[in-house]
Amino acid sequence: MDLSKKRFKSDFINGLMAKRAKSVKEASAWDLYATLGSIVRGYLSKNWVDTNTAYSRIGTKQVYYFSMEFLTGKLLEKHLINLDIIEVCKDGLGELGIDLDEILHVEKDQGLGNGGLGRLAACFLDSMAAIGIPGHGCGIRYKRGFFEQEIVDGYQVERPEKWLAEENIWEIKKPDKSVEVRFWGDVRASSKSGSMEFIHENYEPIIAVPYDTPVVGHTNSTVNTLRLWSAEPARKDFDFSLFNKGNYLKAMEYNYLVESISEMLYPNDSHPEGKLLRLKQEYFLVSAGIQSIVRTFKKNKRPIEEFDEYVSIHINDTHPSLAIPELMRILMDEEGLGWDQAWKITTNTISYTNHTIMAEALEKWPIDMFKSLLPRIYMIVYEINERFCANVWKKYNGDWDRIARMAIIANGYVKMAYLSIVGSHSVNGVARLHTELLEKQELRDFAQFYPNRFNNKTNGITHRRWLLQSNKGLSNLISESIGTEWIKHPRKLRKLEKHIDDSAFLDRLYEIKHQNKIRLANHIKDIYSIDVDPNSIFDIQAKRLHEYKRQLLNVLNIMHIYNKLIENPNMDMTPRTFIFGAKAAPGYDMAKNIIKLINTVADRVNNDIRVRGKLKVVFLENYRVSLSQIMIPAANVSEQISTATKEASGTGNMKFMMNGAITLATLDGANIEIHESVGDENIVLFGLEKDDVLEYYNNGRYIPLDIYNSDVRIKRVVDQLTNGFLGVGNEEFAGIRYALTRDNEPYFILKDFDSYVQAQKRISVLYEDKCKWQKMSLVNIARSGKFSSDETIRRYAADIWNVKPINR
Ligand code: GL9
Repeated sequence: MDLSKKRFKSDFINGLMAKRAKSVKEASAWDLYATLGSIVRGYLSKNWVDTNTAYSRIGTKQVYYFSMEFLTGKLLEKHLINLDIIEVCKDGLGELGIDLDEILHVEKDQGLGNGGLGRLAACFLDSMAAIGIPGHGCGIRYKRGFFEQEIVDGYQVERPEKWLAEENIWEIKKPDKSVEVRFWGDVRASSKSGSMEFIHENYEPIIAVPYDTPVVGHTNSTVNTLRLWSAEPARKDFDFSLFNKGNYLKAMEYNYLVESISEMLYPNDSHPEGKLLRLKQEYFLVSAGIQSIVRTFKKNKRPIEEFDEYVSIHINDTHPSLAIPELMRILMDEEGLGWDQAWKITTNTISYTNHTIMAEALEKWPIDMFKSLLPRIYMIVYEINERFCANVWKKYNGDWDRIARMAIIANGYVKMAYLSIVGSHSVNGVARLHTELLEKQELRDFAQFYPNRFNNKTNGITHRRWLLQSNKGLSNLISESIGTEWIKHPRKLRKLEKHIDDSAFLDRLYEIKHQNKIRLANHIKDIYSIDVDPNSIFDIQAKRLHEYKRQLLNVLNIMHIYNKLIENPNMDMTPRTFIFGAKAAPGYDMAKNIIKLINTVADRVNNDIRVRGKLKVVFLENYRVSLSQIMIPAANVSEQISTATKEASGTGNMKFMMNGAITLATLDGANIEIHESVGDENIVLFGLEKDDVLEYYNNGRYIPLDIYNSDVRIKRVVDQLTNGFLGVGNEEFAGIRYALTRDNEPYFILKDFDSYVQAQKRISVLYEDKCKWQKMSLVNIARSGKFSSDETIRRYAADIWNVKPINR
């Protein structure tokens, strides 16, 4: 947008006066932040209104991305960049004696997500707005997002996240757009003029109130919407005796129960908890979301039969899969359509992304719980299942086993992945290998039954946040060298390869990485008073803590290096700093033990003068989007070491690559596609591959103790877990020791140990050759454009949603 410095300064001073009744001198950092935020919101409002008006005037199809998680991080800087006013604001504030960076620092992360899945949703919103796709987010406004992690005596301690403690300047509450969501009660069938009617009675009503946050497109005047729903008690005059003999205490209890729905995000990663409250949250989201979409649709006076021509609803994993029966309910019970027509519209409208093949991550709900909480929805799911099983029977007459395997309702549970497949027109995996495993293994019956329904959409990341915003040094160098076209067309990054033999350019790349490492080193020094050497290799593993992601393999190698250094203090070694960031689900004991182990090893190593200058280990607490924006640009080595077949895609791998880190990887998830893009010479691979792992799972027997007994290095580090070496009680890590050495240990940590150690040695050798390393780094940056979420979203739009970008 056009904005002069003069106008900005006057807006700012007036805003500060009007909003906080303060002068610049008196204002706190928060005052300055809130003022700048509200001005920016004012600047973007016109485009926001205009975007919505245009969508309804053109009558275009709109996409609604339903997700229980949106991990958006901070928003102010992103808005300044996307409105193209960051320089003016920075200068203007500078003239008022205010440092923009200090203001940006005050903002809290909007952390309404666990990890990859939630961050993907945020990247997708950014890309949809950037390329002008009419696409909005639909989620829950959790009062407490993801917990804050503190490390106390090496252990993870969870603290409540206080992101809403101060006002949220980005959201706008829209009480007039509230809808009612109904739980519990009974369904009465009555026959009216020959057709059946289903009346939901004695239900408990809850009001869903939307809060809208703008999603600003990059310099294109599109502003889409992220709508987050908050639960409030129903109307004050609501007659409690309808569902209970109401009294004051009951009313209070009711209020408490209602508010609990949007109180907190379940902090589990790839592992459903199966609690009633979570089911309530899921239905709350889809019922509110779909009612509001139907209402908007009907404003345009189009017949409901055309709904699927104007609306696409995407469900991010199965968490919002009740969208299927809920849309059926509205189309039949409220709009009066028959089953077949409602079904056609529903399946045409809905599409589903699967994010993991791990069996324990697949959601299922006990029938009793489901049926009591959502009686009408249960009836519809029951009918969907009946009809589906009848169709399977038609195709595979007599194949009872198959029907038992595929039934949506079976063995006392409702299976949400199956409901999602049956009720949508597209099912996609998130990387090529992942989709292949879904089709050939986990969901094979369904892929055979619906041969055209399955497809792959490899994940992506928004290069605007992960490069333009968080690595300014590198972005400036790129723009200086190949122009700014890459910002709109990230594939143009490829042009950087013309510098592959340009040593001056490679030196500048090195220098930028070095500056980013200094920035991270300063952060570490400030918070933990630990000195890390920016000249050492920064080797980073930052992601959720999970056994399959194998942070444990990383630590065992660190212990091994430490042992070698103690044995031979003069050992020639490129100094290394191993850096971790990881939150564990609060109920995941093994993951929490691994955090304690990392911190224990860190303590031991960092305080041993014999290895000083060679080895450091740092665990950064409270890993989150804003911290990752400091860590990722500083990485030399990106640890992507999951057990092959386990990581559906990964997206951190793409962020590190884009920032010039070399990936140390197993052939898993999207690592495979990264490898394909950069070639053997520009990535370091190790470990078992998919076929090896599957062979073990299906036919083999893996006995880690054999490895323990035959490899002295391994025996030594495993023994050190429980022999007092680490300065903690022998029991502290006994569980880890047991897990590593048990028969058929499913993550193959000891099995891959040697291969990993060798790969780490190759990394050291490569790093020694500075020129070679810089070339590898350059190729990684240059070929990362392929992994921009702009590309991913274009494919979703064309292949799944059938929507086109709008140029306004
Ligand atoms: C995940 C996968 O584990 C990742 O490999 C994948 O990149 C992301 C996004 O597709 O989805 N699936 C999943 O349940 N989580 C993922 O990160 N976990 C959460 O974030 C809840």
